[in-house]
Amino acid sequence: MGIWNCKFSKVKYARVLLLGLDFSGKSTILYKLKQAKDFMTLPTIGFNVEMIEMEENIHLTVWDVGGQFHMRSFWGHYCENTDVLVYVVDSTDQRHLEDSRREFKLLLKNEHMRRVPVLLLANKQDLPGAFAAEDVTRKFKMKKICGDRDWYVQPCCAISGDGLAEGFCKVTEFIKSYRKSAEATLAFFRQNQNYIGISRYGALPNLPNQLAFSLLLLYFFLKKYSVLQGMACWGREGKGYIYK
Ligand SMILES: Nc1nc2c(ncn2[C@@H]2O[C@H](COP(=O)(O)OP(=O)(O)OP(=O)(O)O)[C@@H](O)[C@H]2O)c(=O)[nH]1
Ligand SMILES: [Mg+2]
Repeated sequence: MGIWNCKFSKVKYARVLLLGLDFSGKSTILYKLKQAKDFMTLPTIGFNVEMIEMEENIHLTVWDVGGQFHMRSFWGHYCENTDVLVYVVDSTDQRHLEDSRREFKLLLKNEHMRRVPVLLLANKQDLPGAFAAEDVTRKFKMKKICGDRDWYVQPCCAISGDGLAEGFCKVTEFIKSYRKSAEATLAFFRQNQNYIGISRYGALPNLPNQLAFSLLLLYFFLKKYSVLQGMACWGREGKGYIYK
């Protein structure tokens, strides 16, 4: 994942992949988030990419890749280093819902998408006959196919922007919780580096290891010249230092 790519800056960058079938509303969502005025979307050939600043110095690089049939075979090329997947569904398009689910399921099988958290946006809630978020959750079998990762389903309307703030709030939550677990792993290794014998200067042995090594050398030296044997006698007989 690519959250930690700026070591000395407080700003953290995360990569968000925005996918879904054509006409589901991905580009409308992207430019609504970007707060672009008077934008008009055309079917995306290739991709759009925008940087969106979220709270607490989290910057998202959002990749919106075209969803037309011939474009879907390229989705796999955009998966590497993805921190969160946002998958958009046209909740009114009953005819293609199964296609959308199939593509989604295939996407989750990509090796780079393992454990990547998912936000599913049930878009176009303003239109009559739109499936509710619960229906989309059930039809997508989310509990089953996303059982190995964090996921959330958010109803939204890209035109008015309703539900987008809540949805992307969840995205930052996912990023923060990933950051916490990454911090915990780092802390674990820092804590245990003394035991695994690696100092922070790389291959140099650390202080406790040097001490243990010196004691071992001393032991062999004393043993070689029978000093220890003599000391043992001294302990046993209680009469001063004698060699046998
Ligand atoms: N009523 C309504 N229309 C929407 C909504 N979101 C998007 N649309 C419309 O749906 C159409 C397709 O939107 P796009 O954002 O271009 O869809 P896309 O997913 O980017 O499509 P591709 O680039 O071809 O993959 C446009 O006419 C949008 O105005 C919504 O929430 N409600
Ligand atoms: Mg588009």
